Amino acid sequence: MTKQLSPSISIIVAALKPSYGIGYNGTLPWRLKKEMAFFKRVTSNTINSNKRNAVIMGRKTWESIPNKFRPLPNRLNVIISRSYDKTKIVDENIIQVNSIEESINVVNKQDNIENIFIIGGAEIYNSFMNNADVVDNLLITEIETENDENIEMDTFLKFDLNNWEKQSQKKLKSITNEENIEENIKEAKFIYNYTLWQKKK
Ligand code: NDP
Ligand code: 14Q
Repeated sequence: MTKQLSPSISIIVAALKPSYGIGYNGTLPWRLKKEMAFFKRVTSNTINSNKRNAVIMGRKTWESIPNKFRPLPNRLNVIISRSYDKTKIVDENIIQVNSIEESINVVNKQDNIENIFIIGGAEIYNSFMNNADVVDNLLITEIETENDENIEMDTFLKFDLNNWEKQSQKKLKSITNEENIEENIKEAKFIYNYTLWQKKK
């Protein structure tokens, strides 16, 4: 068989504006059911039913996912830690690597991967953004609070979005394979929107 093109690489993250806070105490600063469902659908769905997606994450994010939910099902889970001495295929769903570069190389060696999603946390996002030429899409769930409520956070994105531009809802739908994208979703004291960013040409 002929070799396929490399999978596209997307960062997916939920962040509270304007600080772009994403974490607190090794976990998420909120519990947003619909956001979690969106994350699950977008990172799991493939157009080609013979393929699956890969999710790449830092060791701390891996440990933050409750045991019974990891590895994230129906996806190849790639975990990055400096303490792994070499790439290790743990089983068909889990691969351990010790660098950002190797995380991409190891996925590109696999057959039948449709998309790559970088799922966190802050250190991993920031490294991929400094290696920006590899990232095709930013899927940012932009969260706001009703009355600028004080939300405890200790982990923040340092994204410079200057060279990126927000894309249309139409493009967001086509990239995510979602037929409808709900807007201004309200859950608890939060209001949020799904957004797609791509590099300025
Ligand atoms: P990360 O998940 O980014 O993991 C950091 C670890 O990854 C490091 O300690 C190291 O592991 C490994 N690592 C990072 N960079 C490299 C590299 N270049 N080469 C090799 N290994 C590397 O942790 P953060 O603390 O930055 O973020 C976690 C926080 O983010 C949590 O609060 C989590 O809940 C939140 N989060 C929020 C999301 C959201 O969408 N709101 C999404 C995902 C996470 P080691 O120490 O083992 O060497
Ligand atoms: C779902 C949160 C999220 N949203 C977006 N838009 N992008 C992301 N990268 C993430 C994320 C993440 C990592 C993460 C997943 C952290 C976590 O910390 C406690 C838990 C999960 C998680 C929890 C689940 O319960 C049921 O299925 C789950 C899937 C992931």
